[in-house]
Amino acid sequence: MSFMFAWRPCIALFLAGGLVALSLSTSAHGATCGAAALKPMALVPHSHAGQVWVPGGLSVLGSDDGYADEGPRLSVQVQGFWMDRTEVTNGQFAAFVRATGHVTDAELQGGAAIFEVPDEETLRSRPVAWWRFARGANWRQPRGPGSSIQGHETEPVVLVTRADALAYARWLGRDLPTEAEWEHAAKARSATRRIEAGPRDARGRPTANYWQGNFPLLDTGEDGHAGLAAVGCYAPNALGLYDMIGNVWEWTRDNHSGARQPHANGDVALVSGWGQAHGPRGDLSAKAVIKGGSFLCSPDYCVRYRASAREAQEPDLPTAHVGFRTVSRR
Ligand SMILES: [Ca+2]
Repeated sequence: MSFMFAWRPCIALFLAGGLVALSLSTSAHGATCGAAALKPMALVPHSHAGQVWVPGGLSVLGSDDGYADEGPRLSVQVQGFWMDRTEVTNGQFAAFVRATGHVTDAELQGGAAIFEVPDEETLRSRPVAWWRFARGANWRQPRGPGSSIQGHETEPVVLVTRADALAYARWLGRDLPTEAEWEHAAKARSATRRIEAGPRDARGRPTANYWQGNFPLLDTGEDGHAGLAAVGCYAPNALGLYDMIGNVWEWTRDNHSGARQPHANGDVALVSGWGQAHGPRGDLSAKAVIKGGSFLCSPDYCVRYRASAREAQEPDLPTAHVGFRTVSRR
């Protein structure tokens, strides 16, 4: 277990994480948040409950417009598969725990990494000052002892490791997506997005839950959510998949390989950073790929709210901005 993470530089990058859930009942666009979530009682092992079919085909992975670790572009053949329409919710994960007695890694480790807005003095005092190890934090009490998921049942479960996510998937006879499957589904045959100020529609309105404002000090919540959102608050992609971009990063089953690049030296015109390198160090082969970005990704820090973007995450590190969804290949 790698839990001496607290101030390790590597924590910086992937932990572009998340303030306490501030879930609104409706999105900025008026859609009913959480309505797309499958009811926990409808979860049936070895079924496709809550999933949509992702047709196979030739898929162009990566981007030449984003961070260096996203290129070069690569054409791969992806077989069709079923994928969860939404990120796995607290309510669904609770059903899994009730059925199996599963104890998460955060519970075994005694805590997890949570995001808090630092004051400016704290921000200057240490790297990634917006993350701290919170004793007692786990999926049941994601903001530490005294907090709860009551009223947040349709928000994505967080503070789960890749092993926790895999255990949930196995319970249903499913798996976690490969990086190629995840990206193929997120792109839905659309052209690769260029790196830009954020996911917005033609009228300039945010189309995903990410960070607007000065990271990590001020999240203006222009997109309707300062913190986690219930699943399905924003329009789905062409395949009917919600929140592939933003809200929470999502585990893949793949380990990371290839070149790496920290957030703060991407497109300097867009990513001003805080004058420090944010990126993983050491042996990347021990890290997992996460995809999609989170509510903590911001134009001035982490422009990774795009399907091509990827991040390296310690698979046994439970954090407040990483969740998952499952796939079925039969
Ligand atoms: Ca937001």
